[in-house]
Formats: sequence, C-alpha cells, structure tokens
Amino acid sequence: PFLITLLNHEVFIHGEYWTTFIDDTPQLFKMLSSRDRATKVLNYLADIAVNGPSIKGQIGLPKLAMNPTVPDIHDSEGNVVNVTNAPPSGWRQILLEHGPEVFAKKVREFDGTLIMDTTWRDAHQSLLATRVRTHDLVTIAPTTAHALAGAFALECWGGATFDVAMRFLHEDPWERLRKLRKLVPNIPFQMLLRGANGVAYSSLPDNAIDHFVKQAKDNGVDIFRVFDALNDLEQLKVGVDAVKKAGGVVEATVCYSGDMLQPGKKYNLDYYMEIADKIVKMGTHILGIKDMAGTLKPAAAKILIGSLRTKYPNLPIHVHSHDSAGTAVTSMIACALAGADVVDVATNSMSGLTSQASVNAVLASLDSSVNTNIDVNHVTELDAYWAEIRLLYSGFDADLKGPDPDVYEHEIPGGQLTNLLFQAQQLGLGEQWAETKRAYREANYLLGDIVKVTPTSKVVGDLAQFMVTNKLTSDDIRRLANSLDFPDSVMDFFEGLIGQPYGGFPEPLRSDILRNKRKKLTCRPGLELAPFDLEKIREDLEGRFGDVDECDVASYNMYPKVFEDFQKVRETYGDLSILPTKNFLAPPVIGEEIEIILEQGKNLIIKFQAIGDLRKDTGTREVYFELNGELRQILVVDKT
Ligand code: 3PY
Ligand code: ZN
Repeated sequence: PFLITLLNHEVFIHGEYWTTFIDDTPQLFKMLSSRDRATKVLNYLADIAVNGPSIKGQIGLPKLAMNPTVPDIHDSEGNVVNVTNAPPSGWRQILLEHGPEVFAKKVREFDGTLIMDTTWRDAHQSLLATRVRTHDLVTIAPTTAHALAGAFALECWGGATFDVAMRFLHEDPWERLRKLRKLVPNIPFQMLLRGANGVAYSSLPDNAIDHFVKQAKDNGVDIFRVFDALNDLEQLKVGVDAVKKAGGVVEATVCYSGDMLQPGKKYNLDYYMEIADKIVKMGTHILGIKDMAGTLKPAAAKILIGSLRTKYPNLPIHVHSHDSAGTAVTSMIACALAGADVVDVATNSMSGLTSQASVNAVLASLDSSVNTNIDVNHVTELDAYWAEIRLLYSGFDADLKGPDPDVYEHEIPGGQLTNLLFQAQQLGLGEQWAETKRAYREANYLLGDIVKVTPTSKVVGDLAQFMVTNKLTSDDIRRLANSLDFPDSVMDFFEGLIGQPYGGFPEPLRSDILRNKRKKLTCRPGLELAPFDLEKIREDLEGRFGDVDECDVASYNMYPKVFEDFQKVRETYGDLSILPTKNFLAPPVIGEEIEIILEQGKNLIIKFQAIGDLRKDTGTREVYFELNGELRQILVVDKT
C-alpha cells in the first residue's frame, strides 16, 4: 500500500526522487489521509484487479455472484414488516431501565427458555474463519432487530472477531460495534472476553483490561461472557472485575472440557460444581457454561445443569455449545429442560458442524408450550439471507461433511477444529488430518490434560503440529524435552504466562522444557506486568497516525503490530467496510458496475473499464475506472 502512494506521488512520477525521499517525506502518510474516500476505494479495487483476491485464507471465488438479498419478514396478518420503523422493545430496554441486577432477575423469572443468537460472532468464527464483514452484518441488522426482538442477546463481538477484523478484513472492530448498536437498539449485545487476556492470547496489565472493557461497554456491549481458558479463577476475576467497574452485565463462565461422564475424567461433576461455587462467590449476574468443543452430551447436560439449578435457584444459567459431535440440539434441549434460562443457537445456514445448534431445530424440539419469546416464522425468513452469505464466503468454508465423534477423544474446540481441518486440506494430505487429531490428543495429555479453548487450545494445537511435522511421539517429547526447540506458545504455557492449570504443571516435563531459558511463574502473570501508561500510548499513536481515540488505544494495547498494519492499510484504502463483500473478495470484471453507499444519499458508482499494459521499468500498470461518470486512473504495482 505504501508503495502505491509513493508511486502516485508527483515527485516520484516526475522521476525527481532522491534516496532518502521516503524518510524525508513524512507527509506521504499524511497526504493519504486527505485523499478522498473514493480514490482510496479505487486503490483497493485496482490492486485486486491486477493482483487478485487479497484476503488471507481464501480458496476460490465466492459461489454467489451477486449481493445477498435482504428478505422480508411478515407480521401475524401476513403484512411485510417495515424494518425502517423502530423495532419492538426488547430485553435491552429492561437492562437500560433497571440495570444488570434486575435484568438478571427478570431473565431468571422469565417463564420459558430464551435464546442467544451467535450468528454474528461464534457461528462465523467456527464455520467461516471469522471472515464475515461489517457490511453484511449492517445490511441485515435492521431486519434482525425486528425478527429477533425477543432474544436474550445477539453475540456479536469479541473472541477472534476483534483481531481478524483488523488483520484480515482491514476494518475497525469498534466501528462495527457502533454501527450495529445504532441499528439494533432493542436486543442486548453480548461479547466474549478471555478474562485477563482481554481479546488477546496472553495476559495484559490489569489497567489495560479495565480500559478495554470500559470502551466495549461505552460503545455498545451489554453482556460480557468472561472465561478463562484454564478455569483459573484469579485470571477470570480480572475480567469479571473490569466488567463490574464498567457497569456491564457479568456472565462469568465455567469452561466445560471433555465428556464428564467418561469414567476417570479429570474434569468431572465435582470439579465443575467447585468452579461454579467459586464463581458465584466472586459475584456474577449470570452463570455461563461454555462447552467449546461440543462434548457436553445430553445426559451430562441434564446432570450438570440440574445440579447447578438445584444449588443456585435464583441464578440465571446460560449455556453455550458446539455441534461438532452432532448433539448440540439435543444437549441444548436437555439444558433447557434441566433449568437453563438461555441457550445458544445460530441461524440455520450458519449452524451445525462446528457451529452452534440450529435455531429452528431447537425451537422445533422444545415442547410447544415453552415460551421462547421468538417468532419462529421470522427466524425462518431471516435465514434466507444467511444462506446466501454462506455462499458468498464459500472461499473460507472448510470442507467438513458431518459430525466428528472423535471430538470426545481429541476435544478440539469448534473454531479450531475447522481451522486445523482447513489447513490439513490445503496441504492435500488426507492422512495428515487423522494424524493431527491423534497428535492433538497426545499433546493434551503431555501438557497435563488441560482445559482447551483460546489461548490454551493454540498451545495444544501448536504442540500437536510440532509433533506431526517433526515426527515425534509423546515418548520422544519427554525424552528429548531438554534439547528440542518448542513453539513459543508451549514455552509461554509452561512459564505460566497463560495461568495455572488445575492440578499443576506436569513435571519433570515443565522443568526440562523451560531449562534455564524461562522462569516458572507461580502467581498470575498480570501481577508481574507494569501498568500501561495509557496517556503516553495515546500521545505516541497520535504522533504516528494523527487522530486516535480511546478505542484505538485499546486496539493497540491488544494487538500493537496488527493495529499499526491496519492503520497503514487504512491510509491507502480507507474504510473498506463500505465495499460490498463480493467486490471485497473478488476482482472486478471489465464493465462491472459497483455501487457503494458512503452514507445516506451519497453513493459512488464505479465502473471498471480496463487494465493497462505492464510498464517494464517500474513493474506497474494503470487501471482505469469511471467514477460517477468521470474517468479515473490508478497506478498499481503488478505483484503477479
Ligand atoms: C474465543 O476465545 O475466540 C472462543 O471462541 C473460545 O471459544
Ligand atoms: Zn464457542
């Protein structure tokens, strides 16, 4: 991107540049911010016209060659609902009016089963590599506000969506949140917060977590599902305290790992009841149960939720699951029957496999006398949009064909399962996949049979891939531990940077792996980290990137390098979230007309006309467009 600006700079065009030109010309970046938005979008279109699709991980072009259609939803008399009207009031109004305590109380008192729709976060994180863009969420948001008005919440933020938005989609996660919030004033928004890690992969100083959560709350998040990947309560508490300070709804969560009904399991009913007890003492508005791998069988769900219900009659219980083993619908029903107040579902076309249970399947499976606060016809109508979205993002869809019963053995979380499969498929080695799953199971046991979810799942995955690539067995790892070069995530884990695992670290493996390279932390990592000087960070960012706000500071704190790269891309391409997804993912074809809505009443009509010949001396091409009737040409470096 920087090169494009440089090449379009008049000094360069006139061949008058000097060797320190870039260093001497800081306004190269400044100049970019004054260029009009249209030119920036043209820069992007010109680049992909010459160099092909640019989004990492995409295989092939979208199977949908048009923009998805927003379906109509109908009221009980069969009239089309005008979704530009204000949506019916929902649970968010109760929250705003009465605050988190009363909200939680009313959720508990609700006579029926509520749903949370995960389509905007976990469903696409699990099925489409987290690639669903703001543009497509914003397009369906007004209809969703009407169709799902009675839902407990929409899960729409946090988890992997935060860094993927900046890293791969070149868009600002905070802008996504604000845009959606404006369009959905009635349904609570839920986010996934990784405790002391925020939305990153390891601990940050406590003040950075507080700062991040405050921005999230102020910009639109209502309910925070807070978990720690090792169920390390010290780590969890950092996130819980941050949400309390920010005034959000706390959903402190127990991570459920493996099938607790299998005899001899480390994580059994007693374990979960003990963790839940500590969470309740910590103070939470809602108790979350998070079955990230989909190993919570219906029979276990009945026992676990039933036991929690009996012990905590007044506490709302919210259950999350994945359908990797094919049991999510029955498990969610078992949870509802055992007394869960809220269960997680996804729209049909984005459900099943490694995602959540299908909303229609759950609604159909519940006894018809159970009130779900949801109009089943609206849910069905809404899904037509997502069926098209699934085709639009086909380039990120792993070729998973059905349930994986091996999940009870390897216990790979939903999102990671598709990711690892996708990688194995790209390598084209059928055998590689079975081997990866076996190695994952072995790696888990080597690490001490830990709870596996981001970021600990990455540790297990990295160790598994290390074993497969280097053809190492568990015995080899133990025997050679003090001479092998382990992945960083494995070193971090053994150092204690991700928290303390239940039952402690396996020895002598820990000492052998750490040797004298790393120390052994015995307290939570955040206690060793100096607080961030937020004022100084802000000033530094302002000096480098111009206008920044507190959200930018929070983005930088979570992912410094990703944020810096994102700023540079934005200087060149502007706000790419305004571009329809078809044109974001696929190069334009000659003669194609693209309509971009900048804001209400301000449209760009872009017609792609031609690509010029390659200039051998500079390796560039001119790309020709018509922009609102005027000819525009853009110079692009040909990287093909
Ligand atoms: C995340 O942390 O991103 C997860 O989805 C964990 O389940
Ligand atoms: Zn999940």
